[in-house]
Parts: sequence; C-alpha cells; structure tokens
Amino acid sequence: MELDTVIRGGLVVNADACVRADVGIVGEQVVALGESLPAARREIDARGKLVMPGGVDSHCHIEQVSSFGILCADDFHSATVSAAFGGTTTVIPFCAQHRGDHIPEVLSDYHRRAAEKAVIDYGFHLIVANPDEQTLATDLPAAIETGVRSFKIFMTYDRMRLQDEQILDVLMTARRHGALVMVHAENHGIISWLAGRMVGQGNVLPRYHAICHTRSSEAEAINRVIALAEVVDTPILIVHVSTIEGVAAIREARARGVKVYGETCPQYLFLTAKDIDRGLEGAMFCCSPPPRDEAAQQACWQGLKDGALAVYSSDHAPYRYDASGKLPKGEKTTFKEMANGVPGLELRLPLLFTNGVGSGRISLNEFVQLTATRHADLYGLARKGRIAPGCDADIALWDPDKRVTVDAALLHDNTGYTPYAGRELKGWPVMVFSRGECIIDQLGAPGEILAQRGRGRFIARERTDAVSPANRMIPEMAQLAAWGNAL
Ligand code: DUC
Ligand code: ZN
Ligand code: ZN
Repeated sequence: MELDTVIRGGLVVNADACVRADVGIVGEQVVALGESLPAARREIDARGKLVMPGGVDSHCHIEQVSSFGILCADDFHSATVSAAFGGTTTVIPFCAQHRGDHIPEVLSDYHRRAAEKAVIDYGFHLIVANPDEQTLATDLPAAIETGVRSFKIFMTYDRMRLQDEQILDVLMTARRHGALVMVHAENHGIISWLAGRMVGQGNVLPRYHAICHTRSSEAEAINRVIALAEVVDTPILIVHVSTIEGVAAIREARARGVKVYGETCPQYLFLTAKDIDRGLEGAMFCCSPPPRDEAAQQACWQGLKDGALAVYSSDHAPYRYDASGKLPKGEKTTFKEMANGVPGLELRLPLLFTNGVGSGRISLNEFVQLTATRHADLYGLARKGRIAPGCDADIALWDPDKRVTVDAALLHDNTGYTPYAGRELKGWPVMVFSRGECIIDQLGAPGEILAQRGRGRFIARERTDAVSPANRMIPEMAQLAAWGNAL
C-alpha cells in the first residue's frame, strides 16, 4: 500500500510506551508504525522531535452564552485554531441549555455554528439547567442517541444550579442511557451568602471572589454529589477540582469503589489566589472555583499522579477585559457581575510540558495520558488520543527544546490577554496533523493555519465502560432490593 505521509525517525509517545518509529498515514488514518517504512508521497523528518497524539480537550467553552448572559470571546473558528496551535486536535465544548431553552434547538444551534467554523474535530457535552419531565424522558435520551454522551450540571449559580432531587433525576437518566455526568461542585449557599455580605460592605474587587468561593464550599459539594451518586450507583466526573480537600474526597471515594473521576486545569496548577489580588485587573484571573495556593497546587499534581484526578483540561472560558466580558459595568463592575473564566486552550499542553515533563514531575507517557488518551477513553472517542494503526492521524510533532516566552500576541484566541504572560516555556508543538491533513507547519518559520474553516467534524461519541455502574449498592438500596423494590 502506498503511504500518503510518513513521519520519520521521531520518538513516538503513547500513554503506554515510547518507541522510535516511523508513522505511516493513508488518508485520514495511521496505518503503520515501524522502522524503515517505505517512502511516501510526503516525507516528514521528525528526528529530534516527539511525535505525540494530538491533545483532546474535554472541557472548553466555545461560542457559549454564560449564565450571566455573556457570550464567550471565541467562536468555533478562533477557538479551534487556537487549540490546534497548542497541539490539541479534538475539543469537547458545551452546548448550554438555559432555563426555558428547548434542548433539541440548543443542540442544532451549536451543531450549525460548529460545522461552519471548526478546523479540528469536536464532540459536545450538554449543560442541563432544567431537568423537567420532557428533558429527562425525551430530550436527554435523544441527545445521547446522537452521540452527546455527557451532561454538565451545576450546584451553584442562581440560574443554573440544580437541587439535590434534580441531580438525582439527572443521574438516574444518565445511568439508564449510559451518559457521564460532569459536576460543577461548589456549595451555593456559602458563596452567595458571603458574596452578598462582601458586596454590601463595598468589597467588590476580584480578590473577594477568591474569598467567597471557600475551599469548604468545594469540599462540601464534592462530598455531597458523591453521596448522591452513590445512592443511584451512577458514575460522575467532578470538573475543575482546585482544593486539597476536593482531591482527597475523590481519592477516598474511589478507594471505596465509587466510580468518580476528577479533572483539574492549568489555573489550579499554575496560578494562585495572589494572581487575583491585583485590583480590577485581577478579573483576568477570575474563574470558578478560583486558584488557591501552592499547597493546593501540590495536591492537584499529586491527584494527577495517583489517578484521583483522571484528566487535565483547559476549562477555556474566554472573556475579554472590557464591557463585552469581564467588565460589563466598566470600572464599577463588582466581582459578582464579571464573567467567570480564563483562557487556556492553546497553552494547556505547553504549560504542562514545561512544568510537568520538563521538571520531571510526570513522564512523557503520563503527559499523553493526561492530555489525550484518558479523555478519549472516558468520553468515548475510540479513534482519538493514541497513535496506532486504525486511529485517526491526529498527531502533534513537538520540539522539546523550543523556547517560548508567553505573550498574548503570540496566541490565536480572541481573549486579548493570557494569565500566563511572561512565562518561559520549553517544548512546543511545531507541526500538527488532523485526520492526516497537516494543519499547522511551523517546523521552519511561524506559519498560518492551513486548515479550511468548517473542515472539523462532529464526532458522535460511543458508550464506554466509564459510564457503566460500579454495581455497588449502599446498604439502604440493598435493603430495598431485598424487599423487592426498585427505584
Ligand atoms: N465553570 C466552568 O466550567 N467554566 C467557567 C465558569 C464556570 O463556572
Ligand atoms: Zn464549572
Ligand atoms: Zn468550564
């Protein structure tokens, strides 16, 4: 078989092994991995480079309206271009239901916008803000049928949060139909009570955001939603874990056999609350939950090492530092009114490479596991996240020695700033393939995106073992079963 492309002589890194090998591509797929593959139409000299699966970013917000009614700064074009320049070749953003929205319309709207603009492949999660009868019985099962196999629910925010009974309803639906429930776990009462008092006293700067979102608010909500998930034996994934207590709660539940997965993000490894404490400009570092301290960063690193945290995602939530995003009321904007979120799609991988692989904290294999393979496995992307025959040729060539000083002007998203400005990074993706097509070539000089708008494809995700119940009953459910009852 004649090969279209051979990536020759690089170190091929998968989650389970590193091998010096050539990668042979025909059409959209990897077809061969081995030494001295025959000549191809296109030959890429990868000597001295790392050949890694393109990243899978399973948590990012693109062209989404927040619960405050603020639209993200990135559309499906700018966000996916930015992702690709950072070595990511698949994204799973959210379709957001707001109360009153009809889910089929929400889904078709996001599908239309993504299909017109995305340059890399994408799946969708669905944010569920109104789990009424129609949603639970009809709309969520129908979404799952189309390959939207994960929901995000919120335990905080006035306009998004679900009550415990509603969370149980969503969990039961997910269990029945095989979906993963992602949870934004923060105690609403603690946050809103403290925030009300702070604003009442005139303490409105971003630094008070970090104060109101206490460590205990995350810990309480994580423990509560784990308890809820145990009642119905349904797997859950806690997104954007930021605290020592949160990581510990997940680790402890997993040790008991509960199927709970955790996620952390760059802002919890590389920022602290001190970054928010810089007057109004702290808004550029404001996200929920907020960055904490060095001890929490260490806990997140440890969680990534020992599996308490399964994935590392960007939680890219880009809002400009102006009236369209962070400052709807200009300088009078209180921390309660500013959009929550930081950009991170493009720097997610380079930050982890420098500070994880470069410092010896994690191996190259762990890097691939945390940035690509586990996302594919948990979220049902069988052809993504690894370099192997039969998989999509989604590949990033990394120059492990390339040094970059972070500057917003180098990045391709629309936020206009980066919380990581000035950081010195070592290791950078210099060539990126998406389904066999070279979409970025910076082996020589910096280049433009080579991909056409709209070439990215929606991936209907498959059911994975991650969503199967643990078959682990709490005593009360066992008693019900013994009495011949079911939920
Ligand atoms: N949760 C997210 O996941 N992203 C941005 C804001 C939020 O609350
Ligand atoms: Zn969230
Ligand atoms: Zn998010």
